[in-house]
This record gives sequence, structure tokens and C-alpha cells, in this order.
Amino acid sequence: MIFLLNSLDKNYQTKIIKDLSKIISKSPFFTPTLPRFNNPFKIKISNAGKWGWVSNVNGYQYVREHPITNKKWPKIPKSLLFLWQKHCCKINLPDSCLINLYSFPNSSLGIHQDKNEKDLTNPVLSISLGSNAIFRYGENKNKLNEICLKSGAICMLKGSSRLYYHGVKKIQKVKKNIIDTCDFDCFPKDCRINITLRKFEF
Ligand code: MD3
Ligand code: FE
Repeated sequence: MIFLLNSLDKNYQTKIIKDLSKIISKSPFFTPTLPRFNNPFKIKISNAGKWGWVSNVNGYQYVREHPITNKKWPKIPKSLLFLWQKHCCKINLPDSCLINLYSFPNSSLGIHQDKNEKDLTNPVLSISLGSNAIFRYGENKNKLNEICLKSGAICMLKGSSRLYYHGVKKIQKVKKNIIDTCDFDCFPKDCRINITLRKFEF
């Protein structure tokens, strides 16, 4: 697991937020629910790319269409594909881009592993924007490390860290949230957005 903590400058973050606003205008945020019990997550999500990650009473899965609009997901923007090529892989591009929106004061994400992808040797790239996240991760559920992920941080997972447990304990407001500065109606005030690029298919 590699953290690049101040990786993206303000201009690049602004460009990504603008690209995300176009995705969200076609593919609005929705609230996933937990398998079996069907209770709502404390975050909202949307996707871009051929395959979008969703969760509902039936389980976690990658699907071709938005569960509410039933339309195909928008394309992954070049601004994000470029970061994957720079940090992850020159040959294969990601086919999935999950957008997590932390918009409530109590938004969080429980400790889990990412293992719904077909080939777990492919890397994962994550980008943090907006409010800070207290992020927890580690090989063992019972002894997790804690790190503050600020706007512009990149997190790269490959090799042995690919199956690490991880989650977001809480969100901390910041004085100047770059997402608020951009002034798009689709993003609530003081939110955090995390983007996760993955390759689902072989
Ligand atoms: C560590 N999202 O959507 S991505 C997720 O901040 C998710 O929203 C987090 O975990 C968020 O599944 C963080 C960072 C990440 C992604 C994949 C990993 C960390 C990982 C795979 C293995 C270990
Ligand atoms: Fe995850």
C-alpha cells in the first residue's frame, strides 16, 4: 500500500471535480444497502466505466447499468485514466470507477476487504477529495493503522496489500473545502469524495 499524500495540485483536483460533476449529472448518486439486512450505507455512490460496483439486499456486484436510471455508466474521464497510467499500469486500463460521497456528519465506511474483482493481482487506485478522512487499514482486522487522507491524496494498492482490511472511521471538515470552492449543485457542502479505479474483468 503506497500513500502519495500531497499528490494532486489544486488545478488538477478542480479538473477532476468538474469531470465528476458531468458524470453525476447523467448518473446521480444513490444509497447502496447492505446484503441480507438491506440497511442503508452511510455514504452515497455512483460509478463510471464499463462496470459499476453496487450493493443491495442480494449482495455486492459489478453491473453495466445504473440501478435507478437503468442507463449505462458514463465513461471514465481522461483526467483519471491518466493517473492510473502514471501510477499503476501502462498496459491495462481500469474498467470501473466507483465514486463514494461522504455527505453526512456521521458518514463512514465499515472495515472490509475488496475482493469482488475477478483478478486480485490487478492494482487499485484511490483518490481523496474535499473533507479529510480518518482512514484505517491493515493486514489484520484487530490491529489497524490510522492515517488522515486529505484532499489530493492518492492511495495505491498492489501486491500483498491488495487484500488489506480497510475503512473510513470518520470525516473531518476542513477550513477550505475545494469541492465547495468549485460551486457545483450536485455536491453538498463539506463533503468528501473518494474515487476508486479498478479492473473488474480479466
Ligand atoms: C486497501 N473506499 O469503496 S479506497 C471502497 O475512502 C473503499 O471511500 C475507501 O474502500 C474510501 O471499497 C477507500 C482505498 C482503498 C481501496 C482499495 C483497497 C484501500 C484499499 C484495497 C485493499 C486495501
Ligand atoms: Fe474498499
